[in-house]
Amino acid sequence: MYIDKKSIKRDFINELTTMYSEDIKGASNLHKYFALSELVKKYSSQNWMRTNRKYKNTKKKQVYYFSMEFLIGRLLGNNLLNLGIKDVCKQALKELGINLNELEEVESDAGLGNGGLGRLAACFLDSMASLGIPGHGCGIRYYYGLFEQKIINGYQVEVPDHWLRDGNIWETRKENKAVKIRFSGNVRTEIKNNSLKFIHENYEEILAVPYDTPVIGYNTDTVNTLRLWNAEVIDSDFDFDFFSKGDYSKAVEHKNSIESISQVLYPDDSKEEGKLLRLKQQYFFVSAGLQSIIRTYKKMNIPINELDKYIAVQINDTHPSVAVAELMRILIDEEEISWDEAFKITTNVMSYTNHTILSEALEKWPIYMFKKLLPRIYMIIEEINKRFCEEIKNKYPNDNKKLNDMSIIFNGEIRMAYLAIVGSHSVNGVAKLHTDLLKNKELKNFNEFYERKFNNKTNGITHRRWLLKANPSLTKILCETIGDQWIKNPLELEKFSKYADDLNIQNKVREVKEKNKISFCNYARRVYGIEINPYSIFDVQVKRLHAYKRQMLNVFNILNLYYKLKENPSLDIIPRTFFFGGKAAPGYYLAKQIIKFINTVASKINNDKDAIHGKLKVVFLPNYSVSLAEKIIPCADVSEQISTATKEASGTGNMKFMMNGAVTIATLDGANIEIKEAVGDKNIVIFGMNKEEVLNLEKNNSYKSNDYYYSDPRLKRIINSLIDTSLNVSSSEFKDIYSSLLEKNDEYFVLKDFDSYVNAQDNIDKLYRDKNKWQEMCIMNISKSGIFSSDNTIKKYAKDIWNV
Ligand code: 26Q
Repeated sequence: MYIDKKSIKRDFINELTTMYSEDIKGASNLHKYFALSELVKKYSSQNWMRTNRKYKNTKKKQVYYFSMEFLIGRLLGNNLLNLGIKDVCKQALKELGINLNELEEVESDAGLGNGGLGRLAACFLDSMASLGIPGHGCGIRYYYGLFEQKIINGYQVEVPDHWLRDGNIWETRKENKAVKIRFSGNVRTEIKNNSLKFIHENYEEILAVPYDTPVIGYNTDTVNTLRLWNAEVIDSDFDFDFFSKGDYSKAVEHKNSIESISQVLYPDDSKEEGKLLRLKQQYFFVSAGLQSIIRTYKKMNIPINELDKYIAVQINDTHPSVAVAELMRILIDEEEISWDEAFKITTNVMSYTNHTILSEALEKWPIYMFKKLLPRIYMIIEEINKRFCEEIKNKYPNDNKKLNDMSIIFNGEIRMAYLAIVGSHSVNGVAKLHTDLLKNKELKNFNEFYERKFNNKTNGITHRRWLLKANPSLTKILCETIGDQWIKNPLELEKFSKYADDLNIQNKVREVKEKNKISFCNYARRVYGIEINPYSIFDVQVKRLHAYKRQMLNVFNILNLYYKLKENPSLDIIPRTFFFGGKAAPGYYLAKQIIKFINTVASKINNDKDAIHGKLKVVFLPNYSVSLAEKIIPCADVSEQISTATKEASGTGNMKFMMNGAVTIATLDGANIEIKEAVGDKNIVIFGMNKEEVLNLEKNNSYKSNDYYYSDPRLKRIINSLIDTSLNVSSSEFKDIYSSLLEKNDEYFVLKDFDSYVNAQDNIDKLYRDKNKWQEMCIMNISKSGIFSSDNTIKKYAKDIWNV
């Protein structure tokens, strides 16, 4: 949109007056932030309305992205950028004596996600809006997002994330669009007009109220919707039912138990034993989302048997996979469509993305729990399974193993991934290697059964947030050098590769990184009270804490360097600062010990002034979040992507670093492989076992971690330091880490890949010494990052899966 500076100033002052009866002098930054955000909302409100109207009138097919998680981060800066008014707004505010950055910093992150999967959903929303694709998010409005992480005495301490405390300016409550959700009760059958009807009775009914947030596309009039559902008591229940019986506290208890459904995001990003509340959350938002979609289409007089021409639903991992059965329920019980037709519509509508191969992460629900909470849905799943099993028996007569291996219901549990596969027309993995493993290993049976369902969609990231917003200085250089067409078409970043050996451009890219590093050092001094050398190599590993992501491997290399420096203080290495950041699931003890270990190593090294000579520093950044990611990623020289091959489905942090000109040190895992293909072997540092080697070791059980401990004195010393108090903590502090490596045989092959990793790190040190070569690598990484824009990914979903 176009708006001039003068109008912004006027509108902003008006807003401040209307909202708070305050002038610029008197208003707090929080109020200024709200006033500006309100203004941004107003500027986009016409387009939001028009987009909705257009979608309705043209009856264009709509995509609904169903996800338990949307890791949005902050919106003000992003919305200003996408509206194309960030610069003018910055100027206008400056003239009013206000610093836009300071206002942006007041906003709390919408941290409604754990990590990669939630952030991917947010990047996809941005891309769909920016490409003008009618695509909307459907999820839960958690009252508490992912916990805030504090580090106290080196330990992670979880604090509730009260992100709504000051109010959320971006959302609009739509109480008139609320729907009712039914839990528990029983199902009775009845013959009506010669057909069998299912009547759900004695259920508990709760209210789902939507809160809508505009998703503003970049440089377009499209404004899509993120609809998040809030669980509430149906008013009449609260007022009359319990209350009138004179039991006030029971009434309040009842209300609380219902509201608890949208109270908190589960802070686990892999597995957890089947928790009833989580199942309630899943059915709650899925049912609400589907009901509201169907209501819309019925109002538009679209024949229900043509639903699949008008909508597509993407299921983000198994979490919303109950959608398959819920849509069947609506079509059969409410719309009175035959089973066969309903199933055809359902599979045409649904598609499923798998984000993990770790088998313990594939969701399963115990039948007894599921049946009690969702009796009718369970019946439908049973029927889907019965028919599916018939098909298996037809295709593989007398193959009981096949039947058991593929059955949706097995051994007292419902396998949600299998339900999602059977009920969808598309199943995709999130990187080539990952899809390969799904097709040929983890879901091999299903791939053979459904020849064409499986496909790959390598993840992506929105270059608008992760380059334009996070790194305006680099953006400027790119625009000065290759024009600004790459912003609309990120593949054109490729043009920048022409300048890889241009000394002038190399210098500019180096200066930008240096500038970013210096401002991060200032931030670190201000916020954490720590000193960081901006001229050291910034080596960054930020991601969730997990054994398979191997933060331990990183720390082991650091300790190795440290011991080498102790022995030889004049050892010639480029000063390096190792950054870590990431949260551990509160119940994942090993991951929490690793955090304590990193902090223990940090304090040992950082306090050892004499031997280190400023060559080594370790920093754990607390509370890694989207907004912190935007600060640290543009400063990174080295991107750590060191998971055990085959374990990281894709990774998306790897793409963000690359786009900001970091060099990746990586295993051949997830999308690292595709990054390597894009930048070429010269511009990435690869180490460690590949997929075949890992799979072989796993298969023939031949790995013995103890052999490495005994044969490599470096490892012996490092591992001993876990239990010998040389790091100044008690000998039992890290006993779980110790035992995971030696007694439990090092499931993720940290010891096995250690030597190769140390050499790779040594190689990084050498490469960095050749300033020009290093910059060339950085430029190549930036220029090849366009294929990892989520715009590309979304175009493929749109064409291959959604048909929009
Ligand atoms: C499941 C059951 C119970 C409790 C929690 C969960 C749960 C919650 C979140 C399971 C998994 C998640 C999140 C997984 C995730 O973020 N996966 C990542 O997805 C990214 C986007 O595709 C990939 O890039 C990463 O490789 C993958 O780890």
